[in-house]
Amino acid sequence: SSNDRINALSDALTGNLKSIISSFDSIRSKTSRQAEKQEKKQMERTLVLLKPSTIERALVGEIVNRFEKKGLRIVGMKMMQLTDEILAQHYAHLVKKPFFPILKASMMKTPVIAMCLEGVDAIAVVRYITGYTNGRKADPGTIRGDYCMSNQQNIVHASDSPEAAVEELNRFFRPEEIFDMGDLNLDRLYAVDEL
Ligand code: IDP
Ligand code: MG
Repeated sequence: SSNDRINALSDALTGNLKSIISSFDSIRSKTSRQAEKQEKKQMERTLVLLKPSTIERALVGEIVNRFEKKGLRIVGMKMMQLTDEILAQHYAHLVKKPFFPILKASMMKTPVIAMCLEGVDAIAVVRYITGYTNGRKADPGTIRGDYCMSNQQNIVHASDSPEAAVEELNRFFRPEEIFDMGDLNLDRLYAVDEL
């Protein structure tokens, strides 16, 4: 009868609707799970160089102290003399700039201290506490804001992205110069769900 056909049609439509809704639900829960995963912060390593401006002004202790007190773990640290070659790589994005020769000379004036710092989200955290490139414009409370007046002699270098951190750590450290600290201090530095 026509009633039966209407009922059958309506059942089919309801079924379709239910399956559409359930596939929406499954997409929604998948994307929210993905979002949660992405929000979970990563244990990262980043490169910091204490520039000759830090060495010359006898600020090594103060600057190391800043990073240490923040809770970044020092997992590699050494003094080294930079060369033309390593600076051409390290500052590849600046070699064509008119100030490059002066920058290079200032980076070779004394040895530098290279540090590998480790922590959850360490790359962004270190950039944040390093502050804006030009010390005259950097916020007070940041290292550059607190310790320098220069755009060029700005106390520290810090890797600016995960890709740069990997590349720069490889450039300045041999693998055996970076140490695995295991879970040393992690329970003091982070909540259990942050690791
Ligand atoms: P960053 O160190 O904040 O990442 P970059 O633009 O990558 O800044 O430049 C690398 C370094 O080159 C700076 O830290 C600074 O020492 C120097 N530098 C950058 N721009 C200038 C400039 O306009 N004049 C002089 N030196 C500069
Ligand atoms: Mg940079």
